[in-house]
Amino acid sequence: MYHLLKGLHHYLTRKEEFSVIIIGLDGAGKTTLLEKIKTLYNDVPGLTPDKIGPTVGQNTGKITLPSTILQFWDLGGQRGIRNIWHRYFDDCHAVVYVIDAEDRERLGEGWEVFDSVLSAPQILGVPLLLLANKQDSPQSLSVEEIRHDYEDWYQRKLESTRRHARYGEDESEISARRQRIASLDVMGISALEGTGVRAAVDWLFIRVQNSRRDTNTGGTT
Ligand SMILES: Nc1nc2c(ncn2[C@@H]2O[C@H](COP(=O)(O)OP(=O)(O)OP(=O)(O)O)[C@@H](O)[C@H]2O)c(=O)[nH]1
Ligand SMILES: [Mg+2]
Repeated sequence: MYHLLKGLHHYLTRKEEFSVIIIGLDGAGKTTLLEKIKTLYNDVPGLTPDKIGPTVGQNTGKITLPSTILQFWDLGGQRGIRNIWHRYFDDCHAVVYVIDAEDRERLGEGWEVFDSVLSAPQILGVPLLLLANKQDSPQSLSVEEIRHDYEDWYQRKLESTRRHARYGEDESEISARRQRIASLDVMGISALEGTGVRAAVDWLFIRVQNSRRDTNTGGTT
């Protein structure tokens, strides 16, 4: 009887764990975000911004939500280490792509890298959230401006591909990509001040739960 009750208690209180990867260019604010999430959700606060340096490799952090544990993997964004990101794609349940909305000069580079993430087959059905960081800065582009900037960038890329392609590109792939862009969620945050961070974590919580349910019923997100 004891074992039965213990088993039932374990079943009722068990928490499912989901992995979330945080990627984006170096300097976008990924580690600042991870540490702010730890501060907001854990008893032990995360590092303050003055203690954070460029990430060479990865940082991790875990938070506990109702019936759910979110395990975050913050991956270094410098050019030479971006090629390790794909190793995390197979096992992740959600992807957060952080863009520095203040750094207009590097937006193109940010979209180039984002575009290669979008085309990775391992994460096609995985919830993807685009975060326009540094909203505390008056120079930052707003969420709407960031979305338009990406759409414009993608349109220009398509036109240039069409001009240079010898055999024409795969229209079904383009239409799949357009759908993903149209349904892309973009949220504004300030990792430094914490604005919007809880809303982003709520989004992740809901989306990993829903995509798990869809997987169980054989559907897709
Ligand atoms: N104004 C402002 N600055 C921020 C914000 N988030 C991060 N920063 C600053 O941006 C710089 C880079 O932040 P990091 O968190 O180290 O960036 P990262 O994306 O982890 O960079 P890598 O580890 O090199 O990939 C630091 O000086 C941060 O203080 C923000 O919300 N607002
Ligand atoms: Mg970092």
